[in-house]
Amino acid sequence: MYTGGIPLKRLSICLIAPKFEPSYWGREYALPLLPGDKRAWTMPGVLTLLAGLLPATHEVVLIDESVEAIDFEALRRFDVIGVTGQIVQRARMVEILEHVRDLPATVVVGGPYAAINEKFFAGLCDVVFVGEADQTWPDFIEALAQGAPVEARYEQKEPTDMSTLPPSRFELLKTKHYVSASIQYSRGCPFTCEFCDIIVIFGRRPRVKTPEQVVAELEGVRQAGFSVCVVVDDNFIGNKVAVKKMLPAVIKWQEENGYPLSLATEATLNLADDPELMDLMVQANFREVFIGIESPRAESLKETKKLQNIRGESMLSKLDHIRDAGLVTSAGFIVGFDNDDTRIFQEQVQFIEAASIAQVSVGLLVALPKTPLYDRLGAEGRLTDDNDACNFVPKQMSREELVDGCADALRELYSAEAFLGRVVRNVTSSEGFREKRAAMAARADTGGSVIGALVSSGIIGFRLARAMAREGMLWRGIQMYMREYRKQRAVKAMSFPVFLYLCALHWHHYRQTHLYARDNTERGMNIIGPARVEAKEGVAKNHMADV
Ligand code: B12
Ligand code: SF4
Repeated sequence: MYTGGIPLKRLSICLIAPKFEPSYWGREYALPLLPGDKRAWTMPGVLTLLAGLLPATHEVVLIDESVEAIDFEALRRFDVIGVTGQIVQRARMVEILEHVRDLPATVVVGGPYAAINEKFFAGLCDVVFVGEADQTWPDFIEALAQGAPVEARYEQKEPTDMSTLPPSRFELLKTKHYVSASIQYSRGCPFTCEFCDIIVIFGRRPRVKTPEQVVAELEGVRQAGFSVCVVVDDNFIGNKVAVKKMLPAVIKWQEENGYPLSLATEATLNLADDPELMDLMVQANFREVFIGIESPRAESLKETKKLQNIRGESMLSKLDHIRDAGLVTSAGFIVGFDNDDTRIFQEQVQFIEAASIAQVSVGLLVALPKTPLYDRLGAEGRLTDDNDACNFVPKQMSREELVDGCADALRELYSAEAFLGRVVRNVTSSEGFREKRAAMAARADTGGSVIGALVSSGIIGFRLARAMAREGMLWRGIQMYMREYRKQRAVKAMSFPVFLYLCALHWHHYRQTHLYARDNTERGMNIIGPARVEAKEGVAKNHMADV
């Protein structure tokens, strides 16, 4: 923060989050079916935080390309242009950086990909921020504003003390275009998964915000008009003692305000061992938790050091405990471990069906730079840069078998019958879940009217029919969904409006995995993206070879 006596120049700063390719996470094909004008599922919390870290004297403009196109001409007026991005966004980051590098602005880059592969951005920007930047970013802006010299590379010496972070500036984003807000409570994770870069970037000692900070952020989210918020932690329960102390403040805030926010987060499977923690989460209005299960195969979990998933009870029992507590589980799975052979795909499908987890992301193992996996595969001579989907040589199958096996598994998992069947089993098979959900529904002041729900359903139904017609499958689609509706009506699992909403979600996964499967294998389904980026002047050419 600025403390000196020299007058600061007022800087105009533009921060850009590049668009994502369609993926499981983005639910891009469901968005246009929802009422309103939704263009992205989750808000890019990094932009609102980076804005919040700066003194109000500066002008900050945020552009989320998932929501609005970038007008490159209009960027001429800015003193600083910052671009963030994770690995899947890197090709688009390069395109944006090439567009802006001849503008008068100082061009800076940061984010999860710069944290693990800074040399990728050599020649593409003036300044790179490696890893956390909560101190270095405002210091850099202060230096620029004073006309003092700045560095070409910043890396914080100390991890950020989360309790010092300012509130995010949600008001700078076009909030009406998002389904869900995001806040971050903690950074870091105590576990040791071999493929994970979180512990490389953020460390193994989880650092947390204070209860007061969390409540203030939730209040900001509520005031920005959201009813859903994701706590985008790597592992929300990384420090169980701290989270148990924090949750009562959220519970009090929710009670006092009529439960305005439904919450979701990511956590590890050992959540199931802690009934007290699950109960606190449900009281705080957490509805959904994403869990990295990765594999039903114990050998693969051992290999990747995801030991928390094989300790104690079976994974299926643990998932039952989480469901019984009232939480819906979504989950991530990985194929391509050394212990995986071609039977793994069916094992994954069977496990997911048995666990009745409706929304699952199944992806290929990726060797991210700086991770122990990357070092091991490098030492074994198994890293490659010649394949769009897979950046290493698998042990027990070819890369084609791996990519195709994954695509087939996804197709099976996202037929309407399979997806809606898992949803129905999830909501009907647990007495505990039903009771908890009834209590949650009774306490929430949704403010919604029957007419409002009918109008929303009408919009979803109409837009879904239109989307199916565009794909030339209106009649087939109606039959597909009506067949499932009759099944769920027989067990009275859900109302018609809820069913229609689930159809919209399913349509996304169906389109992604069935109608455009080949295309998606090349783009969004895996996290590698195009193996090479053809840069105009060759600067970024072959940068993908670094991964
Ligand atoms: C929320 C989230 C998402 C959201 C993003 C929503 C959005 N609109 O941004 C969604 C759900 C879409 C998502 C999807 C995926 N994600 Co994600 N996601 C996260 C998560 C949990 C939090 C991101 C966040 O908001 N962090 C909070 C901000 C404040 O932290 P930060 O981004 O690190 O920013 C700090 C610094 O990096 C720096 N900084 C960042 N940008 C910039 C820019 C400038 C100019 C400056 C100066 C500084 C700076 O300053 C910040 C403050 O210190 C992270 C994990 C994590 N801890 O970051 C994973 C993470 C980013 N995701 C990851 C992955 C792999 C994915 C998927 C590919 C998963 C998959 N297997 O499918 C998909 C992408 C799917 C696709 N579309 O193809 C990886 C990225 C790996 C990498 N190093 O690039 C991460 C790190 C988690 C992990 N290791 O698995 N994700
Ligand atoms: S549990 Fe998740 S965040 Fe923690 S080390 Fe493993 S993959 Fe990374």
